[in-house]
Amino acid sequence: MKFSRSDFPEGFLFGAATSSYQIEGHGFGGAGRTHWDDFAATPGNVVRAENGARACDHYHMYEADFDLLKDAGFDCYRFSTSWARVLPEGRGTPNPEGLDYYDRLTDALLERGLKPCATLYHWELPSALADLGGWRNRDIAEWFAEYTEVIMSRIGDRMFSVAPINEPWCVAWLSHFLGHHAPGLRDIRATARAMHHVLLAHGRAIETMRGLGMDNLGAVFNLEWADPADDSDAAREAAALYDGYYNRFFLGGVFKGEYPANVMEGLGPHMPKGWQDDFKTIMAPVDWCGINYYTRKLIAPATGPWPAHQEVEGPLPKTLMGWEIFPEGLYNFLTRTAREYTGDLPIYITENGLASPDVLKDGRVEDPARIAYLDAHLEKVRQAIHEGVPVKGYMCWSLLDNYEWALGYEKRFGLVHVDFDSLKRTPKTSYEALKAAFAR
Ligand code: PNW
Repeated sequence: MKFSRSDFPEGFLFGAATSSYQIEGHGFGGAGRTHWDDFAATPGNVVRAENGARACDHYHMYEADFDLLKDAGFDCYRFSTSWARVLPEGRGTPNPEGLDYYDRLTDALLERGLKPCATLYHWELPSALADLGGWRNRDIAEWFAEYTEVIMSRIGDRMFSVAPINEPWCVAWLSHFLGHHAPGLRDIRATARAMHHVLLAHGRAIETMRGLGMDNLGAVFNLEWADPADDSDAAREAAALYDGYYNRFFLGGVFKGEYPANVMEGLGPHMPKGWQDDFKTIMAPVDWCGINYYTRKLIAPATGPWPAHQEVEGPLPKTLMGWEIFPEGLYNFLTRTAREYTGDLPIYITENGLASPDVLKDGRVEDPARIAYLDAHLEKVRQAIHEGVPVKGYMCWSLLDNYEWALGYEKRFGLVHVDFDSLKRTPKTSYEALKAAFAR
């Protein structure tokens, strides 16, 4: 890597991120069924119909995985708790085994000097709640508050930081409009409801955790830079609309108590009744802003039902996901978010990384593309810090190769290679490079 610790401010935190469904293994230990188990079981939704039933078996191997974090020299670890492991039916009676598990996991991090950074929802909704309409049902804000209370009453005293929801855009659009993620809907009305309810649930969880006396609470957004495909007014407008419903809707809700006008032109008729009255909850003050950043899109206009647009293939090198590598986008978001939304509030990059063609050969995995990607993005982080943006930490997605949702186990994002037959972990060269940089 091109950097060393001294290139970043004192106290800057380096971490790695994961999520429960993608690594733990599910459907045992008293956990309830989730809508991802249901979604994956329906042919055509997921590559080879793979699911998270075993994944990395992190549930049984977390101690060894945390040794890897510690040995590399990471400061913090971003993980998520599984709603259905804590409350198998989504509400009501908690699962003592699930609570014990997150209790042990927390202590295992602390024993190694790693700061626990929790996310309460990284996408595996309990099936019992999906059956009641899931994110389309306004009651989800109260169900989520109940879950927050149960899990954080147990581990909240030892968290370094907590964010309620991972990536509101994915929860709403990827899952209810594009149909790529559970529950696999393609419905603008469902999407509008999910967009608003996910922010309402975020606010209720923040209020609940404040009630428990907790601090260092944040919100995590996945931001995707949108450039117009050409310099026509129509392309500029299409890119601004994409930016509006992808990025500004969620940032605007939490930090300004408003939704962008260009988005509401099309979304207005589909919004749930009384949405204007919810901003007091949605804006419950947070202590930091998390940004997950991967790529940008080139956007051109198109005809069709709102919000019709086309994604045009860009000229830049792409990752295995087909995502253009565009580190400037991270710089753009860091500076723009601070300037327009968050001011002096600490910003963390809570995910950044790529899928690359990593092959295990003679016990080694060479992933030079990952080293280059991380270097290029960390360079932009330093530039933003230099210009005064209060970036306080950076977390790689991901510690381990894991279940990449609709793409199954095919796409590898880990710093550590996982053989999904033997479950053997092999640190890649990117892991070694980070370890060396952290020690310098
Ligand atoms: C993030 N998109 O998801 C998630 O937080 C992770 O769980 C996931 O493994 C990682 O990025 C890599 O994909 C996203 O289609 C998934 O724009 C898809 C999109 C964005 C983020």
